Amino acid sequence: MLRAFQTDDAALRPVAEKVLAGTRLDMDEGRALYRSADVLAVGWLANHVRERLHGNRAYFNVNRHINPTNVCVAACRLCAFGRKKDAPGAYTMALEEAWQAAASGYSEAITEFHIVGGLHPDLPFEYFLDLIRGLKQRFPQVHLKAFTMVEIAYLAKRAKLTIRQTLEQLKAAGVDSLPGGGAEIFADRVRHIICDHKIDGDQWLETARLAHRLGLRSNATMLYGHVENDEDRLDHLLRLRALQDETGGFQTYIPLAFHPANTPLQHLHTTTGWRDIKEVAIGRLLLDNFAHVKSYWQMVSPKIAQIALRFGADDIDGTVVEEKIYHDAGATTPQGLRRQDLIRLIKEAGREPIERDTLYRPVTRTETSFTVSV
Ligand code: V47
Repeated sequence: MLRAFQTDDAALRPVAEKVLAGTRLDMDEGRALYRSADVLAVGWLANHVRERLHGNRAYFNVNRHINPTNVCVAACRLCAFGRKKDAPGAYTMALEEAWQAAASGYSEAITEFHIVGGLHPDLPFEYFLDLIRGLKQRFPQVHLKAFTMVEIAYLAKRAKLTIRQTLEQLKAAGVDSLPGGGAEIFADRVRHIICDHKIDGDQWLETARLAHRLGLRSNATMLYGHVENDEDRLDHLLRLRALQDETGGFQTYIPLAFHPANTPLQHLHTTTGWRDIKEVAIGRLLLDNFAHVKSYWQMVSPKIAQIALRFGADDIDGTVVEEKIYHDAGATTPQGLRRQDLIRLIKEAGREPIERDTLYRPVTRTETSFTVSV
């Protein structure tokens, strides 16, 4: 097998031996991956792991994003979405509006609502509980993947509850799992520059730990392509891996490409295709205890997400329908894709498209109905 692996980068050979033997990579081997210019060799190794785990399968889902408010107290320099309460463009959906947003574009039989928003200084915790209860009542079969660790910590502070109590109440109201946002880069040096007022890396990890202990699965993200360096990314990935060893509660790792337009960091460059592909591959190689690695097509474009299916990714996310966070930051991707567009992207890459629900159970559809295998 090692003979099929080719590289002119001598530093990758010992890494390849470990990957092919199924042995965990350490920090130094992570450094070798980041330093290597041989993206094909790094990608070959990541693809090897991806195929060992998932064969030819590539996952997508039929989902809809709902962003109930863009009002946010945090003022993160990485963000173009958040607004102060009275600023032009600030919005907060009434509960009826949010439920209506969920219902619009429902024709493709959505299996997941992905719900995230700003840190609103006035909305009471009851608003979020009612939002979730109302969605569960109206769409009982839809999985509610709602609120990042950052939102959870803020809701807890405002409601004067512990993180655990907050998570328990949201779970009782109908939250089924948590998305992976808000992780950014855990290193304090970077956080002070890009998202100074957010919870720190340890608090993000502790909130995820508590969620997992309560039986709520979550995803994990890493925002790259701004002021971070290789060491910061390695530190981030290894801290995620350590928590996953402890809880096993993460489902999917999603590297997110920074979009600088309309943010206070707009002087920075956008990421390149080389960097986007390499981040997927390195995530797949270092996070040996994560079942899935997603190349989120909205972030990196459908074209890059498709290629990533041969560089470590086994998932390209879903239909989304209406995306706001990256489009406010200048993304030129479509707001949503249709189910058949996702299938075409996957098939053309020579992979077998598997529609999944949020928990990666296959969804079978007929002309008029769909079922989830349990
Ligand atoms: O946490 C904000 C990022 C995240 C910008 O769990 C930006 O399945 C780039 O986490 N440029 C939210 N990124 C999105 C997110 C997510 C998306 C899709 C699927 C899942 C999942 C999670 O978006 C934020 C932040 O890291 N973000 N602003 C920006 N200007």
